[in-house]
Amino acid sequence: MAGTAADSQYVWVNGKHLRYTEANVHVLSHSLHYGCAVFEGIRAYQTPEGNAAAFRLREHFERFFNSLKVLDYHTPFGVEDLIEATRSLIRANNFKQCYVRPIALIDDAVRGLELPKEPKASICIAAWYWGKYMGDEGQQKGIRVGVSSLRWPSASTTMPWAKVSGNYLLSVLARREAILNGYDEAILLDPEGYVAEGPGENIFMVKNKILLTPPATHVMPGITRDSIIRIARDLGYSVREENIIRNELYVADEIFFTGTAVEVTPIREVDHYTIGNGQPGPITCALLSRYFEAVRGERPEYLEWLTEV
Ligand code: PPE
Repeated sequence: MAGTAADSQYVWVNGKHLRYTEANVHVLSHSLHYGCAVFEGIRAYQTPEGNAAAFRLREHFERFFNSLKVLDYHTPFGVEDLIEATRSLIRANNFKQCYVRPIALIDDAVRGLELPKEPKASICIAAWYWGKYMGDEGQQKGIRVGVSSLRWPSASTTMPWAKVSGNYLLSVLARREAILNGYDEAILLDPEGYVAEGPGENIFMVKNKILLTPPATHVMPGITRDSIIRIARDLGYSVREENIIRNELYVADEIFFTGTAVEVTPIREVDHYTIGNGQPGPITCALLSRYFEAVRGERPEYLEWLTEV
């Protein structure tokens, strides 16, 4: 069972390992009321030596600190401390592979919208076993997605690079709408009608062997997105960051999502249009298998991305 004391013994809170059931938030948490919790999502995988290794841990915590900066949250901990904290937490929980969820919350004594000067953030890190985000079959055979009736906001409306909980109301609603409409996941367009991203995933398409992905201006600069761009170029493919329209998706050769949780997941249908021949395409499959080799420490050229636990 995911996310219970049964699969997660300890949560790291401000330097201490608390028991899962003791890691609680007060009902008056400002971060809870106004959607101002800052978070990250990281995965660790088992290496051929049998140890756990976290994928691009430093980059995730660098993004975490950039998200904290947007709210001016202050913490005595730095990137190095949180890297060590994550390693110790995974060890304490005895995970060989897991999902890691750092989250920053501020003091419950703060009432009303106004943030105090330099709010002191509590840093918590939880970990649990999380299987395939879109199910085993979804990753193997591809998923069916629908373009959402909701719009991804423009860069003037939100802080698109900040992983702040309030940004995720839209994601939760878009996912819900997609599921109710019989799809596995949503794709959101921006106010101009260009493809933005999934509720929790970046998107790529392939046309004539060239990879296209929306520029990370008003979308999340995903760490998996960055990894896939590097892997694709290493495999000799050209990647262009440019605007994509809905029509382009319908006639794409291949489409896939990237993200820590979703990893690389092929998309076989958009709005009931079959993509390619309805099977994961050859470039998607090549990137997917190279990505898994990289995260599991099976390729020397990407070992720099791993932090052994
Ligand atoms: N876009 C959004 C909106 C997003 O939330 C994520 C991560 C990404 C792109 C991909 O970013 P990266 O993980 O750095 O490649 N979404 C996280 C939360 C998913 C959830 O259901 O919770 C994740 O994948 O961990």
